[in-house]
Amino acid sequence: MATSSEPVVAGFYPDPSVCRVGDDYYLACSSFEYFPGVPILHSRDLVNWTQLGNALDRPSQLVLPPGTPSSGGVYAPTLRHHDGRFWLITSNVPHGGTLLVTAEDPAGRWSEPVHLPDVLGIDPDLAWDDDGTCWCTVAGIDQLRIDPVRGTALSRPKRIWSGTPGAQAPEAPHLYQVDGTWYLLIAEGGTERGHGISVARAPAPDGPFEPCPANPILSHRSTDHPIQNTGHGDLVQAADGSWWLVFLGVRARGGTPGWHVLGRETFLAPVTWSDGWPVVGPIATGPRTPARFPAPVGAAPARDDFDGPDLHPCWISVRTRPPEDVSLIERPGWLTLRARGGSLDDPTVTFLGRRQDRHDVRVRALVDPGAGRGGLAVRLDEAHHYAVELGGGKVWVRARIGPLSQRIGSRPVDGPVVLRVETWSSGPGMDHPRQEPDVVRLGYEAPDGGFVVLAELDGRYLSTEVAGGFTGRVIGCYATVDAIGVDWYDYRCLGSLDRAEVVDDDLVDA
Ligand code: 6LW
Repeated sequence: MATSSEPVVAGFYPDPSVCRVGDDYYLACSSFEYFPGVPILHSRDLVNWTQLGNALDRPSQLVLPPGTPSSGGVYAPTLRHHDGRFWLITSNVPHGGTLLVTAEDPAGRWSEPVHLPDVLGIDPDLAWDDDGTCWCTVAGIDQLRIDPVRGTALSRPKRIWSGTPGAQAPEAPHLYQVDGTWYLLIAEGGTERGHGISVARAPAPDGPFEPCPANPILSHRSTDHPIQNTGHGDLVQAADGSWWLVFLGVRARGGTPGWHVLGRETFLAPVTWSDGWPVVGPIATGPRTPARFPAPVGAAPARDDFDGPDLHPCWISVRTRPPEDVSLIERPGWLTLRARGGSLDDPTVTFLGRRQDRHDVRVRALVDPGAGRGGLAVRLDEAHHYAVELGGGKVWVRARIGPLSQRIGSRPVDGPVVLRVETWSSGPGMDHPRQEPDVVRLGYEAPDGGFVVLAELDGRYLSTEVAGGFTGRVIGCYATVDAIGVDWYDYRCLGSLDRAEVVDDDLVDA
């Protein structure tokens, strides 16, 4: 089984939780304010993952009201297979609390949620002991026994460990029984540069826990490793007996203090055992060439013509996706987006996008504004987004960076137009690509296919270090007035394209 210095699941797929059934591995991640919630992925080798669906894909399971802040919503899940079923527990913050769903097939359909009002705290974990007792452990690190079918508590919460003395935010607990010993894996140090993973062990699921003398067993803090913020992980034993850790990390770039734009991604490292403790091996490093990039997550099609009856599970919306506002039926062969919120600043905006999973991408969409208005956006949250917008016979760029909201450029256009966004982080002229901010170019295609660039903007403003929060960039289409049609959406990695192909275009200064 190979390891890679690239994420195994690229883009905003954080807080991975993994389980194995036979030769198949399944992974679940956080989804925050996006709907549907909790992506579920499948792999045969822990390296190549396909998105099967989303566990919380209907409003009866997940409601994210407009008051749900960006980076609120669905926090870290735990995915386990027990007694012939898949069990997934997570939290909806601040509305809804802890909830649990089950499925026979991880591709769905997942059950209606069981709510657990007595499980207070994020990052709930599930573990069953030999007697069949279910132990639920949450950030803190606190633990109680629960009835996972009824959602009731069978004991009061008890603090079982606080992590390394002095380290902030003991969280992300996962409890395992290995050869008769109970291991408690946690994240600590905060999900930023100080992040790490520590472990403790005990003779019983509720302790007493003895910390590993080598803690943290994983952290890239104070290193110049290209993958930073490593932490929040889950262990899995492969069918061949080897052990592996999935964990989150970020591809940080730039000088002090650095920034990342793709969110927290899922990485993989080998694990060996020494003196009864897990030892995390290095993430292999290698050349960052396009050929080494794994296939796009979930083999999501590079181009979606919106001809099928259903949306691919890679598509996500902001907080909710009512079928009357996001429709493949209203105009067959087109995606129809009907406006709710009046701009991307609005928490109720109608938006359908994909996680940006490479630094250098070209996204194009053929948009028919009809009598409406809408466009193609690179979104981090309500207060941080760049978009090329169309309506009323004009096309323009809008940039929102915190309190600054600026309309840039404006050109007359007729009828449906191909809108285009490109993000460039490397290439000729960028001698030290990791030190450069990426550049976001927004515009539209002239009838001859040439890229008319309306604005070229600094990508750092759409980074987590500027915007804050737990998510990453999502690139998608949106409507702000009436309804718009999207005939197709095309998402490509730019790694193999020649930058010169676009630098000669008609550039209008921002
Ligand atoms: C999550 C916590 C964390 O609940 O960040 O990195 C929080 N770890 O465990 C949000 O993802």
